[in-house]
Amino acid sequence: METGKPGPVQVVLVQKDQHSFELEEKALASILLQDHIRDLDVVVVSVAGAFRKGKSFFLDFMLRYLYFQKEGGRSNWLGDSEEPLTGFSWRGGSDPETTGIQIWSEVFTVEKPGGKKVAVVLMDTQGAFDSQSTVKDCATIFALSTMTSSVQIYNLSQNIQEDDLQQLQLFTEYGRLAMDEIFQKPFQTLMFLVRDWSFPYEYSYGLQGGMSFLDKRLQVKEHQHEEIQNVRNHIHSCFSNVTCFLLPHPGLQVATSPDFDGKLKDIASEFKEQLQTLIPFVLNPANLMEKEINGSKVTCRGLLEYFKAYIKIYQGEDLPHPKSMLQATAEANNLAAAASAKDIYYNNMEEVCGGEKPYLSPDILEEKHCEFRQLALDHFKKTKKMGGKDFSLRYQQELEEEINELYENFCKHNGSKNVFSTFRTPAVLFTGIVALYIASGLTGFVGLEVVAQLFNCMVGLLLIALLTWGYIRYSGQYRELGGAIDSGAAYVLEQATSHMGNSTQAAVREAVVGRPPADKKAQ
Ligand SMILES: Nc1nc2c(ncn2[C@@H]2O[C@H](COP(=O)(O)OP(=O)(O)OP(=O)(O)O)[C@@H](O)[C@H]2O)c(=O)[nH]1
Ligand SMILES: [Mg+2]
Repeated sequence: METGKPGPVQVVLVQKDQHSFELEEKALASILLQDHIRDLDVVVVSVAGAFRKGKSFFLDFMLRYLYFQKEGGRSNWLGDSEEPLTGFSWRGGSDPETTGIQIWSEVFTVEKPGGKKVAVVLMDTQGAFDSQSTVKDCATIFALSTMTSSVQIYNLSQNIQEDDLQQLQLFTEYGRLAMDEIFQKPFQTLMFLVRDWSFPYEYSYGLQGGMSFLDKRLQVKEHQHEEIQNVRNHIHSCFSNVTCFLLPHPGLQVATSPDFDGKLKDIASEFKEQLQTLIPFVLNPANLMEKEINGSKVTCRGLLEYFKAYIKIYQGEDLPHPKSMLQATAEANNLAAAASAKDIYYNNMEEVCGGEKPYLSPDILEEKHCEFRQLALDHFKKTKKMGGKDFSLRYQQELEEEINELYENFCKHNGSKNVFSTFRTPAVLFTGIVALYIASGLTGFVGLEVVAQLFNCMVGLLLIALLTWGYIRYSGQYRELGGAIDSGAAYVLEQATSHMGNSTQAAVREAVVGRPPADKKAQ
């Protein structure tokens, strides 16, 4: 590439089907690590915005200007009227052209007014809101280009609409989220470039008209709705310098002709006139701000490292996923409805068997659970929610699971209030001790000394277990050991009661001979 003709280089590759991003590290390194520029502070001029709005076309005029400056000479940088426009790939038609992020392979060196040399990189980006990209894909491209550029040109068509500002807010917030430790405004220059401006009688073409138009659009007034104020404050808090330029329509030939190849003769003179103000203004060495991150200037070599770090963040799963407005709203609706339904269930159950309430029979508890669960589900179902039935079914299932979990906790809590369950372990241990003691006495009496000794040992062990259990309950220490003693006692009790239950059943069966066994529970 260093030897061949300069051209656009893909630096961020997008797999549209898989919605994944990859950094073409080698290609980026071969541009940014060229000997003559790698240690120069870098200025990155990027153009971003919706697809099919003439972004690449505009960048190609910037290229013309930079090559003209580099070569010196000709009187008019706009060039020959018969010369087709080349550079970043642009074309007519309704389908998207640019994908991912591309930068021009040639990095220009420009001398700033103080004599300092800076490296100028031009960046073209994939148009947002095409039919294959999700909100997250568009936000990622926009955020990456904003984070790595020092001049972000937000390319808009005809006007600055509120939804343009909202998208900008969402995308820049997505960028800000990925940058840790931001002490100042995270981004530098933002230029609203309004294409096909049709109201020059209200605000004249160019920078001056643009600035007064922008002032009006970004004004924050006290009586405005909070949502409208927030968008404006957010933009001001993200960029240290915000400008606006109103560009006229380039003429029907440019907009509608399939044979138009960028020749100046086919472009409206108004448009060309304004280009001659706009491009020298954007690329004026005095206006070219070096890329700064956290207050320190970034060199070309540094930019490569930032690219690597930022792409990793967007490839990871740490960041929240920006969603479409409807999806985000529908999720919020459903979550809120589920939360208030859960509250209904919880508060009602608390009334019945909460902290201070006495022990309740498990049957009644289950009955109440079913009643309040239905109440909560009915509340969830009748709350108006966006997103449709199928969408809310997922949240309803989650709600049901959460209610079941709550019920389990209520059951445990209720069970712990049962006096018998509190004394179950010591009662079992004590019964065991008494039984073993009697057994030891009896076996000793009939002369089975060894067996009697064995029973005595077991009595000793159970006594130790009882004392340990008492100490654990009193001190709250060694709770695992306490739990083990409890479950041991529970096991013994369960075995004993099931044996007792079986033998009772057998006795009943024997008593009622001839009749089929009754279908009764053991207890
Ligand atoms: N109406 C209008 N059309 C323009 C303007 N500038 C360029 N075009 C036309 O818009 C079409 C798209 O130009 P591109 O530069 O490829 O647009 P893009 O925004 O880069 O498109 P993607 O790469 O797909 O996002 C071409 O037919 C251009 O001739 C303009 O200012 N106004
Ligand atoms: Mg393009």
